[in-house]
Amino acid sequence: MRLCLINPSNPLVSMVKIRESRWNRYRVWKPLSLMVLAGLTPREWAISIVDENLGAPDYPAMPRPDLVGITAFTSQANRAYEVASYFRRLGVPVIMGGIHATMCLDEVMARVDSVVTGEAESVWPLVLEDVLHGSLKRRYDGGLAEMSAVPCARHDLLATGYAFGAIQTTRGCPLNCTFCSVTAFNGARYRQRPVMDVVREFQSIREKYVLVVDDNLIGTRTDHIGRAKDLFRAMAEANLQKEWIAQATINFADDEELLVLAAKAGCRGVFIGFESPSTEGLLEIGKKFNLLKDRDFRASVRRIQRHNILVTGSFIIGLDVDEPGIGKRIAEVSSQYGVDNLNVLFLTPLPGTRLWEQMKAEDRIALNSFPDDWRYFTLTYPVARYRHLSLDAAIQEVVSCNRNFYSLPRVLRRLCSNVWQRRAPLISFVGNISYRRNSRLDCKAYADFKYQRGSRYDCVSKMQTKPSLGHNIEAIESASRSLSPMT
Ligand code: B12
Ligand code: SF4
Repeated sequence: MRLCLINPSNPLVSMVKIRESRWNRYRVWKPLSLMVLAGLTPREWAISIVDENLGAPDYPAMPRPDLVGITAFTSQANRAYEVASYFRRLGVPVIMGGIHATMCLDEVMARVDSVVTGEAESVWPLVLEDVLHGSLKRRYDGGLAEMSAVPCARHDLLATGYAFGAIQTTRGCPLNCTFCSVTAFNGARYRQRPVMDVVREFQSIREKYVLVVDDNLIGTRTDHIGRAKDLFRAMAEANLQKEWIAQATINFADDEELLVLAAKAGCRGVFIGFESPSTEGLLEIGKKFNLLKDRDFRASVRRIQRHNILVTGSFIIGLDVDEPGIGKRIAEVSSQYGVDNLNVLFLTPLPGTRLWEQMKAEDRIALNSFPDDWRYFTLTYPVARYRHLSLDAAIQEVVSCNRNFYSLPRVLRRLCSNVWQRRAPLISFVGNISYRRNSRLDCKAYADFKYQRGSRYDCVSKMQTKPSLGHNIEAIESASRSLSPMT
C-alpha cells in the first residue's frame, strides 16, 4: 500500500521564495508533522513525503497512491484543497490533519474524505487499519498525545534539500497569548518527551544543524527548567555534534547554569517573542510573563549572547495600542535590546485563538472570504482592521521597521560586533541578509496585495453602524481615505 504525505506550499510565504532570494535556502524547514506521521505508520506501507516548498512535483507522473495525507497551517489551506481535489478526482481517499483542520473542521470536512483533529499519535494507526478494511470514518479526534507515544520521526524520508533537520521535545504552553494558536491546539499543560527518546532521535538526524520546533524549549516553571537542564546534560553527554536553534521565553536568560548547559548541548540561537515594546501592548495580548521581575531586556539579551547564543526578537504590529511610528519604535527598541535579528509581523487573527473570537465579534477581520483569503494569513499581510493604523499605514510601519533595523550600517555594525565577540558572525550575517532581502520581496508583494484585496478594507459605512463594538471610527475613515485609487 502506498501512502503519500503532502506539505502544500503557499507561494506568498517569503521564506519559500528560493528563486528570488537564495538566502532562503537556509530557511526552508522540514515538515516535521509528516515525518512524525511516517514514524507512526507500520512498515508495510510504502511512504513518500512531498514537500511542495521544495517545488511541486509532477503529480500525474507519480505512482498512484492508495492514500493521501495532507497537513496544513491555515496559510496553506487553499493549496491543500487544490491538491486534495486532484487526488479525489482520481478516486484516491484524502485525509487532512494538523492545525487548520482542527480549527476549521467544517470547512475541511467538506473538501476531503476524512479529517484527523488534534495530535495524531493515538489515532493514526487506527485510521490506517480502517483504510485497509475499507471503513474509513469521516472524523478521528486524537486530542492531546502522551509524550511517550511520540515516535522517532522518519528523518530518513526527507534526506536532502534542507539546511536544517527538525525535532520536537515538548508540546503545549500555559501562557495562552491572545494571538497564538498553541494553547488552543496543544493545550495549556506543558508536556515533555522522555529525555532519552529525544537524544536517540537527535542521533538519527543527518543534518548538522537542527531546528527544535518546541514553542518554548525551557518552559516557565522551575520543574520545566529542571527538565530542560536534564535534557541538555544528556545531549552534551551523548556528544551529538549538532548545532541547534530553538524558541524560548525570556526567562532563558535568568539561569546561568541553564545557559551553560544549553551552549554545551549545541544551542546557537534562540527565537524570543518580545511582541510589544510597551507595557500596555503586552497586557493587551496577554503576555504578562514578559513583564515579570521588572525585566531589563537589554541585560537579559546580553546574558544569553555571552554564551555565544544568537537572539532573534519577534514583535507584532497592529495592536490596539499601536499608533503611527510604532515600526520605527520597534526597530529602535530591538537595537537597544541588542538582538541579532528582528522578526516583525502583523497582528493576525488565526482561527481558534482568543484574538479571532474578539476580532470576529467586532467585525474587524477584513479578509474574510474563506477559504480564498487564508493564503494571506501568513502574518506578513495585514488581514485585519487595526485600531489606529489604516491598511497603508500598517504596511508602512512594517516596511519602515525592517528598513530601519536592516539598514546596511546597522547590519554591518552587528556583523562587526559579532566578529569582535566571536559570536557566530557568519550565521548572524546570513540571517540579517536573508531578512533584509525578504522584507524587500514583501514590499513588492504589498503592491499586488493592495491591488487585489485593498477594497475589502473599504467598509466604513458598515462599521459606522456598529459604534458599540468599540471601533475607532476616525481610524477607519482614515483607513479608507488612505487607500490608493488602485485599490
Ligand atoms: C516549526 C513551525 C514552523 C516552521 C514550519 C516547518 C514546516 N515546514 O512544517 C516554519 C518556521 C517554516 C513556520 C512557518 C510558519 N508558521 Co509556524 N509553527 C511551527 C511550530 C512552532 C511547530 C510546528 C511543528 O512542527 N510541530 C510538530 C508537529 C509534530 O506537530 P504538528 O504539526 O501539530 O503535527 C501533529 C498534528 O497536528 C497532526 N497532524 C499534522 N498534520 C497532519 C496531517 C495528517 C494527514 C494527519 C492525520 C495528522 C496531522 O499530527 C502531528 C502529530 O501529532 C508551530 C507551533 C505548534 N506548536 O504547532 C507554529 C505554527 C504552526 N506556525 C504558525 C504560523 C502562523 C506560521 C506562519 C504562517 C507564519 C510565520 N511567520 O511563522 C508560517 C507559514 C509557513 C507556511 N509554509 O505556510 C501557527 C499556525 C497557526 C495556524 N492556524 O495556521 C503556529 C501554530 C504558531 C502559532 N503561534 O500560532 N512554522
Ligand atoms: S506566543 Fe509563545 S508564550 Fe504565548 S501562548 Fe504562544 S507559545 Fe505560548
